[in-house]
Order: sequence, then C-alpha cells, then structure tokens
Amino acid sequence: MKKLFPLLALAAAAITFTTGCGKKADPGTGTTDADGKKKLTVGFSQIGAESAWRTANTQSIKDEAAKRSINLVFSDAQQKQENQIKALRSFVAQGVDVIAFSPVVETGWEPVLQEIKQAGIPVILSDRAVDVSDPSLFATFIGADFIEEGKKAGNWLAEKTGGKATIVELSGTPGAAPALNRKKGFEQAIADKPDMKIIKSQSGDFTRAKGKEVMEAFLRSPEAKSITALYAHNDDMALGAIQAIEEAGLQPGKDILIVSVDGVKAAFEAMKAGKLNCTVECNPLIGGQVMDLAEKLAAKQEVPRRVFSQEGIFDQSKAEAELPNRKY
Ligand code: GYE
Repeated sequence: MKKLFPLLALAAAAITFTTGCGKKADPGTGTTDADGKKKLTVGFSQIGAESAWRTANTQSIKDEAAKRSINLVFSDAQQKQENQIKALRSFVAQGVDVIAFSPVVETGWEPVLQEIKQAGIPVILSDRAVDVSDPSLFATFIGADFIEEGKKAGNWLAEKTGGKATIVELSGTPGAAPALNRKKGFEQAIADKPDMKIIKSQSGDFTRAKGKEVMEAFLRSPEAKSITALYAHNDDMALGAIQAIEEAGLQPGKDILIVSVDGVKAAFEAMKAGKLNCTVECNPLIGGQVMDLAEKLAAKQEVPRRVFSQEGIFDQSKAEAELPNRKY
C-alpha cells in the first residue's frame, strides 16, 4: 500500500498543475495539504441515500472530513452489498490509511475484510455492525444500540396502550443490523404482554415509498380492521405509511397509533400534526466520532472496540419544543 502513495501524490500534483493555472492548491482537496504534508486519507463506503437519516449521516461524515482537512474517498453503494465490496477493494488498491463503512447487511464480509487486513488497513464499522467470527477483522464499531431502540419503542407502546395492541410492523432492509435488532428489542419489550401481538411484519427497505406500499397491502388484508398500532423501524417508512393510512380514509396517530425510530425533522413535524405518536432517536451525526477514531487508528493509538452514540425518545408532547433544535 505504501508504494501507491508517491503515485497518488504525483496524480494530485498533476491535477493541481493542470487545473491550478498558477493558483495555490486548495488545501481542502487532494492528498497533501498546503505545506505539502501528506493528509490522512479515509475511504468511506456508504450504504446509499435510502432515508433522511442516511442523508444526514453522509453530510456529517463529509463535513467532518472537510473540517479536519482529511482526504475523504467517498463511495455510495446504492444499497447493494456487491457495490460496497467493490468500493472496499478499490480503497485497498488506492492504499487509503483507514477504511470506514456502514455495512448494508450483517453477513458476507469475511473475504473482503480479510483482504483489507492483509493490506494492513484498519477498519471502522460506522453505524451498522457485521457478523464475523474473527474479531480481528475490524478495529472498532461506532453506532447506536439497536436492540435498546426497539425496546424503547415497545415499552412506549405498551405504556400508551395499557398493554393491548394489534400491531403491524414495517421492518428495515432484510439482514441489516438495525432491522434485525430493532425487531428483537421490540419483541423483548412486549414478550410479557399477552394482549400485544404483531400480526404482520414485512420489509419496507427503510424507504418512504416501500413503507407506503407495504402499509397499503396491510390495509387491504382481511385483518386490516383489527390493526390498532404500527411499529416502523425508521421514520421514512412511517411517513410513507401515514400517507397510506390517510388514503384509506383513516386517521394516522388516532385510529392507528404509530411509533418509529430515527427522530428526523419530518417525524417531528408529523408528531406536531398529530399523525405520528412517537419516535425513538437514533443519532446520524457521528462524523466527528468516526473521524476521531480514524485519526487515532492512523496514529496507531488504541481505540475502544465499541463506541455508542447517544439517543433519546420523543412523543407528541415534546415535539413542538424540540422541533427547532433538530439538526437532521
Ligand atoms: O435508522 C435508517 C437508515 O442504519 C441506523 O439506516 C441506520 C438506519 C436508519 O436507512 O433510517
């Protein structure tokens, strides 16, 4: 990997030469800073742009890299694992200093992580975890506690309904850590509530469009009339479902109680309008924590294996006061 740096430096110099026309190199781009010192290069493979959460997360990563003058090689996988694997391999080929990525699903990463390990590049898992048997395949995982989020959603609904609800669930991308664990946590929270039942569960792939489509199907099913609550693994799917519920002539937030996860601005607006009842916060603004870890790993310092992001829970009563504070 070391051998590639002179090449990259040369390429950066060539770009400066051909585009600069005598002007000074922009210190925010390229692989060297204004004094010609080598910048830290971080390869980041993002899942896609499936939700407002993801868009805020991408922005946070990019902003933080720019702020620290880190050379960020960013790649968007459009929600496909194969694209992420390609991006990771290209980071190895480019000889980046640190690799960070947000794995779309939990499994299937061993071969590429092995290649990265052989190249001696430290790996940060950002936001989502992987399921691997060899713990040395990544250095650290920074992200939320998805089981805890699911529990918070389940506990809130149990309290709100006095332990009585006929629930439909919109789950996230199949095989994704937040989908698996938000389901698990919610089920744990309602396990001792015999009158709380999930009667349907289907993936809405974390998108608004799919959330709407699946909710429409739920509302066309023979059990439609019995539905009293919706649990959506993210706000975008809940917002899509709200549209479907309204189009079916029902009142979201009243005829069907809705609890979701993320805490994006649009969810707060929907709560203010009485259409969404509760959102469990999941903080996407982890760019600072990711870049802290990248800098430490590049400097061969020790980092914790697990770093948590902080999160809260908000219902309609807190929505209006919180709305102006929302940054995503
Ligand atoms: O909740 C969802 C996004 O991995 C925590 O991914 C993230 C989830 C987030 O698409 O909106």
